[in-house]
Amino acid sequence: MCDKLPYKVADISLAEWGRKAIEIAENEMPGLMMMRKMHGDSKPLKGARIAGCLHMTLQSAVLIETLTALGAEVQWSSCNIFSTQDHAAAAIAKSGVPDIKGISEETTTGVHNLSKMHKNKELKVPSFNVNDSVTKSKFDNLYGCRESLIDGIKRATDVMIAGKVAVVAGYGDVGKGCVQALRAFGARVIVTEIDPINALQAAMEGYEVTTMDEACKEGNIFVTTTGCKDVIVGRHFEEMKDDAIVCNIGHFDIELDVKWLNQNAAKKVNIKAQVDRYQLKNGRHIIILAEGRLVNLGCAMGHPSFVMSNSFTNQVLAQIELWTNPGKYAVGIHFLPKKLDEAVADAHLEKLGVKLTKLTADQSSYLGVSVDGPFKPDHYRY
Ligand code: NAD
Ligand code: 9W1
Repeated sequence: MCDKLPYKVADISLAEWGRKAIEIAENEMPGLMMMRKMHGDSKPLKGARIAGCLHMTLQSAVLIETLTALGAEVQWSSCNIFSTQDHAAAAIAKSGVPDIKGISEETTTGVHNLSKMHKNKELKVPSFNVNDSVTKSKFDNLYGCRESLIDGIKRATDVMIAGKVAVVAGYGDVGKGCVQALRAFGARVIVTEIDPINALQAAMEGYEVTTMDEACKEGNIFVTTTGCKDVIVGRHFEEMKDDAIVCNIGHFDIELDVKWLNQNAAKKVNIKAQVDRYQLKNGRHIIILAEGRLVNLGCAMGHPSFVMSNSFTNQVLAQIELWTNPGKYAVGIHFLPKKLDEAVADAHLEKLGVKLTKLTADQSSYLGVSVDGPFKPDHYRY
């Protein structure tokens, strides 16, 4: 029956170290631990076989053991920086095995692929878009990057941030987090934007907003967060100050034109892993982090456990919803109900010592919402 290895890992002797680290991660993942406490006895996932495909990190380990504690039988496959998970999820979904009750998808790209499949009538099962839960996206984009941007820059360069001019391209959730972290360290921050609403938000926070063609001459540290291509290109590098540090925390490797540097620089010196110093023909230097890929993954450790706890508690609730309510959700892609998004947030409050105010019956009827939510309408923007 078992014709494959129960596991395939690089070095099983690391298990003891891993176990100690998982224990610390557990204490930083209160949402998942709350799920174990609430559902550990009733085991709502009993009988469910869950195939996960996500980075095999300490945080994923806590997720796996939570799903197991809730009764599920879990199989996991890792995925690398090139993100193979989307093909895998798609392949499993497309195979249309009768056995599959549903899918919960973590990533933007994965949700995009599921939508394409659904359009082509290839999706056979109900699916949950976990990516667009508020408690997933705010943590992944805003709070996660706010923690790990500076970590990546500092591990790579040890540069002093106070007093420097930092240029952040894009003022969406990732951009807002990066800008806030850089300012907190004492940098003077300049923002670039294409969207008038985001540009106005940056201006209202007191940031100079201008174009990259202008800002490239001013900056000491450049960070792209746009999800867009060709944000910093050759003509910008040529105008930069000596030893400008340039990195990307937005989309994969398309935001910086590192190819231009490789083709046009007079010299390229590798300083250490993930840090390259180019000398341009004008004599000035540019320091590129993580080869233009995501600096918080290449030069730091990705998101902290607490961030992943929010994402992964959405995953657990989505799996319970799919498994315990067969037939409730049509084939297609569903958002997690607002109430469950609130439940994820709620599961993280106690650990933070947050005391929540309860509506009185009178207040709730005045507002026209139930005393235990959902409190905000589906389209509410946080
Ligand atoms: P978002 O849409 O909220 O923000 C992107 C902003 O960039 C928008 O305001 C947009 O108007 C602006 N923009 C687009 N093109 C631009 C250009 N050419 N110049 C200047 N501004 C431009 O998206 P987000 O949630 O902030 O995510 C941004 C990117 O970061 C996405 O690609 C996302 O996948 C990625 N991301 C990375 C991590 C990570 O850990 N590194 C985590 C979450 C998201
Ligand atoms: N995900 N546990 C790199 C991570 C690649 C990665 C990627 C994370 C986590 C953004 C998820 C040290 C962990 C994962 C560590 C690492 C992601 C892509 C996590 C941050 C997102 C494309 N996207 N993430 N921890 N690799 O931190 O699962 O480098």
